[in-house]
Amino acid sequence: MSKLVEINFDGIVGPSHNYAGLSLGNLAATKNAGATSYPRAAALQGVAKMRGNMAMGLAQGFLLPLPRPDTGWLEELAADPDTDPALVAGAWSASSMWTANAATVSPAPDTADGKCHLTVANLVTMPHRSHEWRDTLAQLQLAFADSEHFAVHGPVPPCFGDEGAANHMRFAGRHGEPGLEVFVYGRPGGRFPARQHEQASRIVARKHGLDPARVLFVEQNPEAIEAGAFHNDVVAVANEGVLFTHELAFADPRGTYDTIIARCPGTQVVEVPADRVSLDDAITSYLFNAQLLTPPSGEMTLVVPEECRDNSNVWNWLQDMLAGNGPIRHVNVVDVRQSMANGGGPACLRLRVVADPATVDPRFMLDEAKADRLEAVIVQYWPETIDPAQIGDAELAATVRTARSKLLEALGIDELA
Ligand code: SUG
Repeated sequence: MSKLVEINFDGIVGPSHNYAGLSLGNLAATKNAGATSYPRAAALQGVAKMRGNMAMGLAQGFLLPLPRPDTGWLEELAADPDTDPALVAGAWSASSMWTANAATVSPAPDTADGKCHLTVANLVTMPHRSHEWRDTLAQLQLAFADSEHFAVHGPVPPCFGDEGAANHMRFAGRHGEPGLEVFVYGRPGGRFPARQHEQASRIVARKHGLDPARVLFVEQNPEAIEAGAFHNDVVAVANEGVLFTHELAFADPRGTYDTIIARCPGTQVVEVPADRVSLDDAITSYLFNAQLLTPPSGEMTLVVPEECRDNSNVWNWLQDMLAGNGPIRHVNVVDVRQSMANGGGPACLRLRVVADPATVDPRFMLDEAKADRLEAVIVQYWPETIDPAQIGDAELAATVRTARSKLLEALGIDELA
């Protein structure tokens, strides 16, 4: 009997969470540039989401905030704080919270050597994200140190942008069975950057030893990128044998669905038509940046952000979907508004790893008692607010560093200190 299950590793929202407006093409982040952030509330919202998923009987892990501000990076860039405020903000960004961009993961049943492969994302397109990978890699090497079961790879070399699992979907009858891995890339040349390069996806697939017959490379619809879908997971999400997608997610929707169904027979496509939910509705509500989960009951559940309830087109569509006889049986609503205001929904906040939880370093796995511990540290040490004008402040930097070290201490993860 396979012990492989899907484990969601959520990023704990870091103490420097702020709205500096660094991500061109991410409309929420641009809109909220300059607003005051609430790092403590943000991190607590994240823990509450994890608790909700654990309550469904699902395995839950987490990844830690990276050391911020990243002064080593500023030194490498010879940045002058007076003239390079965007670089300073980049050094302070808490963007590693969106662990869907931490790595691409190919579970053991898909790979040639029967190990679960992870490639850390290089995130080269956005300066504030391009320096995440070193510390993320160190963390992945620790959490997935069991080399009998995991192979952790360094980043795809530049210039090919790789944004990790946000542009990767996997179809399988059950998580523990061999699957079809679908890599979605963007074609450059539009108004906004296409962050996932086709070559990066191909390199990851080769490094992971995937069987070419069970891999697909699909182009994202340029119209979706123009509308603000800077990652494919803003317009589509997959789980086991279900693809939940906006009609305008892919450059060739029909061809994409047909090939997925041909290669992974039995896959059901739940397509939301643009005349019910526009691309704009999808991007402001993050309907597709939902977690589509299979709890032990087997009743597939969509975990959507509150913003879906605020949008009547989206909410009405969800009610109609539930009333029908489709494969998605429940909708859970979560409050991740602090993350959403930077363009990160429930699905951005998690990295899916299909593995036996017993093979993961237990310090990265969550239970209720540890969630209590996380909350206590967050309440005591996370700043309540950050005004972007405070970025660069020495006292705040000290607060942010202390907060992270108290968290590491509480979890007994000294290696990353
Ligand atoms: O890369 N926001 C992130 C949001 C990432 C969402 N992830 C997925 N879709 N999987 C980004 O654009 C905002 C940071 C700022 O502007 O300060 C930011 O990086």
